[in-house]
Amino acid sequence: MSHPDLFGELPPGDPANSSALISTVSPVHKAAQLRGLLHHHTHAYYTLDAPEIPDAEYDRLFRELQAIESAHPELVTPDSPTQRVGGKVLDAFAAVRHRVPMLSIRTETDTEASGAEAFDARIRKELGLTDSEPPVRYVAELKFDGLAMSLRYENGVLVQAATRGDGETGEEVTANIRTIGQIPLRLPPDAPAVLEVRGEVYMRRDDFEALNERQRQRIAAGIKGEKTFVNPRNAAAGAVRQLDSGIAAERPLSFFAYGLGDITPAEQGGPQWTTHFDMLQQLKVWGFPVAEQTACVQGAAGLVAFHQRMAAERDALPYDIDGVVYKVNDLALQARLGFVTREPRWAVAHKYPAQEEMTTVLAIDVQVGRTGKLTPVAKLAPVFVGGVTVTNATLHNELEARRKDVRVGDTVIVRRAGDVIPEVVSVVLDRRPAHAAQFTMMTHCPVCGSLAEREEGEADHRCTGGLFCSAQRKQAIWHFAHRRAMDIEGLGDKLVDQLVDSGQVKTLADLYHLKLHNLANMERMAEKSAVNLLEALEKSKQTTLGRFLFSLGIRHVGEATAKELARHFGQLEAIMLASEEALLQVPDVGPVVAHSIRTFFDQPHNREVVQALREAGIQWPEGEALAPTEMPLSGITVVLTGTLQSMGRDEAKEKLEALGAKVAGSVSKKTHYVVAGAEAGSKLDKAKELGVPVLDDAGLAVLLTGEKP
Ligand code: D41
Repeated sequence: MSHPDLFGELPPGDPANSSALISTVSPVHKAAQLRGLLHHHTHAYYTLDAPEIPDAEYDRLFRELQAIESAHPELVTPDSPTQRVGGKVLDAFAAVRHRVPMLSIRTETDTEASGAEAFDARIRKELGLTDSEPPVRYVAELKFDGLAMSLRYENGVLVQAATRGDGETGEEVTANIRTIGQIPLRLPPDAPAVLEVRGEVYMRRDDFEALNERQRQRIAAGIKGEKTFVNPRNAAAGAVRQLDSGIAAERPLSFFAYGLGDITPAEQGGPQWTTHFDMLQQLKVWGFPVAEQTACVQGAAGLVAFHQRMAAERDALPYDIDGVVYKVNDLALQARLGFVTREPRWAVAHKYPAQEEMTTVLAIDVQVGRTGKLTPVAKLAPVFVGGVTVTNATLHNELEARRKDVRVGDTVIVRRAGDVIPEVVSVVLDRRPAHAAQFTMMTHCPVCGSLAEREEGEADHRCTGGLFCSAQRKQAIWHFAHRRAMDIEGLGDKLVDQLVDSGQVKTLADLYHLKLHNLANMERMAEKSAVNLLEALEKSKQTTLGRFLFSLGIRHVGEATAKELARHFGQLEAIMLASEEALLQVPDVGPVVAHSIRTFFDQPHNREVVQALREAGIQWPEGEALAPTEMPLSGITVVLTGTLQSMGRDEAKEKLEALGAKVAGSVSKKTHYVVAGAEAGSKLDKAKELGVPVLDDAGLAVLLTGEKP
């Protein structure tokens, strides 16, 4: 791909010939040429997203330049790509007086749609617009959760980066900012002589996770003075304010541009933009990252729609935003509106409800799961976060609870993003009450008192009580009744609790011996519902081997594995008698699953339960042991995401599986297709990232004919 030489100096030429060419010229020329090449490739990589040479080749050119510069330090220029790696250690940051103050932005406190309407109404009033006049045009932007930064370019070269500070005076952090690959060190020749670009320095969530993982390893290795960061914003702030730019260079930062400071005036040859949007477009052309979501919208309705659209997209973004920003698009109107006390009248930040809040830990309970897993759960003082009131947050297991070191009485930061279950992000150690004790897992099950054990190499403690433990029994029954298991409608959680607590149901088979009078005694059980439940129980007796196997709740045997087992063996007896080796022949069954199945059927009481259920009348069409036949979609893995138009996800799953496809829950390199409906989120992003083909409803329809689209 050819690309105009944006960067002055010498043309980049053909990278393949570059070394031969370079070796014949003086160090001054060599350095200049290498800088030109490296700028060219940085632009191709970060701005155009179209690298032209492999990373290793870039590194080679880079080292060549480094070698010349270390032999001839006088050749180092402020825009040299070698200045991106940092190295200088400062005692303090120099103060920078902003030539054009960095204003702040008014925050609309109303987080509802009405907040956007109020802003538009204010603008119209201040501009003296009547209802009959056309809607005002706005630019709607994301509100990145990072740090405001001003980048000063003189004659196309980045000469200074400064934090906002108090808006008048900030701190000079140029060396650290040069480490951000997305920020151009040099601009194309058509850029004005003076240009200050303002924007937000932030850290992507994946970069943040990786950084914290590295920090944890350093802490574990006993390196002093290392810590983990609470959130990407803090990590970004810490990196920007690093006195050692070598450390800053190891902390991956990103940047989005959203405004201007000082600039060569139009009458002195500076740009003649008339709208904010045009200005952003030009910044993009010059190589500054501008968020692709940035949109031109009209009137209050346009603002509200943007606010809603971004609220839905928010969790799928690779970085945190805390709201959106609206700006009057027309620069002449901006000038007319002016500002009050350092806040422009023409812009407003419209926030989303916070996804992180502080609360206190009232207790740490331990819950018993279906397979006996003991899960510590933090009971929280109710807190409104991410749009719901949260009172519980799982701590997963003892190791995790200890890693976060959550203690009763602690003040903690709770996060709830999207539909993800709430979690404790961190403890505010300054607020820990004296004598708060570290959490330890109990030695016995809190429900049945059986010994709690943790197997070698596992994180989870388990109650060893099995179906003797009423907590496990209850969940075994809920699972058995599940829509995708035996599908017993009307057998809800509360009723199962009562049936077990009253001793009427001790084993799964007891369900099928319930009579109207047993049910009539239950709380909130009308006769009609009791009759319906008995009918549902009766109906559930006609099932399939796959469903029956799944409903037994054998550890590691999910719905898909149960179906495979049924398909492979055809008959229950064959499965109950199968050796681990025989089980390993089933697609998807590995040693752990095979062992778990064998262990389950080796327990006499499990065999008794199966026997009792069959005697109660549960049956399925007996099948032949199938030689795994080739079905139209055998070997194809599909992931479903979002809301499909043509059918529900469960229905799509059933149909795909009937054709031999495997329907998986998460996207990986092994996924063949992702079927994405409306409001598809991170799975769709993942598919795009991995280059997995994405199908819509129409594509799904093709797939269901057995064709591979
Ligand atoms: O994304 C942001 N955090 C953001 C911040 C944004 N998209 N636009 C902004 N626009 C301005 C004005 C209207 C003053 C040019 C801002 C900020 N200011 C800002 N951020 C921190 C202080 C000011």
